[in-house]
Amino acid sequence: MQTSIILVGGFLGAGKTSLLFETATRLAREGKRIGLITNDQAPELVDTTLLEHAVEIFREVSGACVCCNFAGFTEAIFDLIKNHQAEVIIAEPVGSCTDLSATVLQPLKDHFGKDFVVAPLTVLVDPQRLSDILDGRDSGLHPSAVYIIEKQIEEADIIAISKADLLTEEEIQNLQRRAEQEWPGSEVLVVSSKTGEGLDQWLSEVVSRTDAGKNIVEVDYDIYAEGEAVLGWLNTTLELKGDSIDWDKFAKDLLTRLSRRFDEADSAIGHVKLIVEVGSNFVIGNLISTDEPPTIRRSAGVGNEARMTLNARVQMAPQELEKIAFEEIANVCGSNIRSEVIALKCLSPGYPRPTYRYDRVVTPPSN
Ligand SMILES: Nc1nc2c(ncn2[C@@H]2O[C@H](COP(=O)(O)OP(=O)(O)OP(=O)(O)O)[C@@H](O)[C@H]2O)c(=O)[nH]1
Ligand SMILES: [Mg+2]
Repeated sequence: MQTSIILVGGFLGAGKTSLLFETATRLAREGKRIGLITNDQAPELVDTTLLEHAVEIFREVSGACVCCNFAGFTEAIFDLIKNHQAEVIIAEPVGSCTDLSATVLQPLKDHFGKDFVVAPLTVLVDPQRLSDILDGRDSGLHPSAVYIIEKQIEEADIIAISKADLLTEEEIQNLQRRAEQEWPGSEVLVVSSKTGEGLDQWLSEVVSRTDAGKNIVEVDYDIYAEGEAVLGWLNTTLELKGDSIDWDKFAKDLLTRLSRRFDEADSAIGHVKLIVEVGSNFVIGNLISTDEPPTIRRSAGVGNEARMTLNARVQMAPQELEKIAFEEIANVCGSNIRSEVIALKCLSPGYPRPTYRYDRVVTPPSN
């Protein structure tokens, strides 16, 4: 049987990594060989660190998005198939990426349609953001960032409304109906990685359907580039040392402080996430808005040494983001915790220049 390549797109914080984690865990339990691919503008990813706790077959494509580093992406796919016998591969492109149907799905089908099956493009959408888009609100984001979200949804084969557990049955049905009316060329599903709702249906659809990349949309690359460039992007990893430190509290305090600072600066958050690891234990924290408190999951417990990776995508200049992040790390560490920076990248994404861009829908050889 041919390997399926499943792309799960969607804006920052939409729930992509959570879906990958939950799906990978389920498939691995069934004895399936599942490979995951993460992707970012820079290395040192919270998502990679987290997902490596879920599966063994894994590749990170960093330094550019998969559309601009198509060769890196396909090399990762072939490594997982040939060297690790992956039967299903799920890839998470960068959350600020769009135009994936034209720049990734069509060239994959055209060049490698005989080697693997390209699954329909799934785009996850946070219900609050979806509701804002449908009502013409901007969620505090720059208009060009909102444009990216709109394009992501428009090109989806499957729009998956995420985090269904946060809404009532009636609210979710209403949102689903409105999305179906707005984007009649896409199927609209509802999922929750937290409860597992809708995951089996989503998975059976993506591995059985072969109509991948039905929708190629017009994208104004100047607006797309601006939407990415308004975001500061920080990836850093630190070694932390102290005596009997409560690392879960550390993670929560840091995210709470960062949220306050971004709120004071009136800067919308794309996604701020961190993972603190103590041996095989870890705590993960996420912040997707200054209006909501950070979420903290799992536990790193109490200990003397930890390793923290912090990824922040915030609507502000990267220099300002770096300054705020390290001021708050210093504040939370105080005199009790010594910190050493192991890796640091701070940037704003460059102009997207995809390796390929197709303006026609490719029919794969298996059709
Ligand atoms: N309640 C609830 N929260 C969820 C669900 N899925 C994801 N989240 C939360 O949403 C936040 C973002 O989730 P991620 O999976 O990291 O989102 P992402 O799309 O991978 O984000 P980026 O990699 O930054 O683009 C985290 O706080 C998750 O815990 C869900 O099904 N229910
Ligand atoms: Mg992610």
